[in-house]
Amino acid sequence: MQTQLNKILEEAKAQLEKAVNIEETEDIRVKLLGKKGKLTEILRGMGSLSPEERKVTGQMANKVRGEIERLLEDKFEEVKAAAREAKFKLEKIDVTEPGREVKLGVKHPITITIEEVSRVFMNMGFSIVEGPEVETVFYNFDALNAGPNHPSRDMTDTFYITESTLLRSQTSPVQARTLRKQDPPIKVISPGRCFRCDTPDATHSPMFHQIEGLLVDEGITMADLKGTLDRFAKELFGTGTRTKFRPHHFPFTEPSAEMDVSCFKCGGKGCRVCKGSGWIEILGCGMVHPHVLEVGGLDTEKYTGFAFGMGVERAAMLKYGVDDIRLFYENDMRFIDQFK
Ligand code: 2U9
Repeated sequence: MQTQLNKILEEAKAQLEKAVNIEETEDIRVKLLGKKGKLTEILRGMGSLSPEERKVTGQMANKVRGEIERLLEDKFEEVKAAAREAKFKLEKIDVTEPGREVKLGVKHPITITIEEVSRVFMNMGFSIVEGPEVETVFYNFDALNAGPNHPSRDMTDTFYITESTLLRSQTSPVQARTLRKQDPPIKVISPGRCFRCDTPDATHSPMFHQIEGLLVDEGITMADLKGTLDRFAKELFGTGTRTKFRPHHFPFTEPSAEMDVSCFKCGGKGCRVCKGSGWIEILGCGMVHPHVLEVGGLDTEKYTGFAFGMGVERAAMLKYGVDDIRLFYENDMRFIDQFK
């Protein structure tokens, strides 16, 4: 048994010599001094020895145990210090290291265009109103004088969700809601996302943006419409900009018109942007149809109003010379980064 004890001590020394970390050292401790450890087993087996033998072996076993405990303690100290050292090295802070570059985001060209147009109208006293993108058929069509057989109601043109709800195909329902909610004077613009069943190509997208405007008060005439929109064009494209109004048709306005601006690229001489005509179509407008005011709960003898609408993508494409609408939705930073 004494030889065994010496052997255990020698083995412990050799093993501890080789151990390089806390885990290995702990493993050796358990194998020697744990419940099922070698030394523990020897100490347990001493019961079968004669009293003399037990005394000598006991003393020796305690000495070996003490020796092993001391060796373990030293080793633990050594590997813990090494582990600490390694951790410090890993966590070392280099205060001279340059800061990491933080890349700032940029505004999307559609956002920039909406903000610029909104700013001009806000400076003229218009407020911004928003409404749901999931709309009722009533506000998207009925309230806007688009009769039951109007082509825009077709399933192939509009994203229906149920028979009576849809993804709005224009932002006009926001203003139809405003008419019911607010008393005149009403002076609002409604920028937002719209949806139509269009196959994407260079000029079409099933999701696009509009900004529409509505002004209703006593005594509003076509002269107010022309004056306001002419001022808008001069603010957005420059004071030298001229405007002209061509007759058009919309179900929600009567009379209706489209407004052209003199080409902001060539000043009206004719170029690639205005396709040689010197004019660029920029928005649709008109005097609000009495039916629309009536559904909005207004006295049509007392109140009149004008409205207008423009496609934001079209305006941004003209402004920035973008030739494919799909570029706006691809989130390619090489494209988006150009509009800072
Ligand atoms: C109410 C009453 C009238 C909004 C108007 C237009 C003319 C128009 C289109 C141009 C290109 C939008 O992006 S586009 O397809 N819009 O031409 N929008 S008048 O008239 C309204 C709106 C709400 C209650």
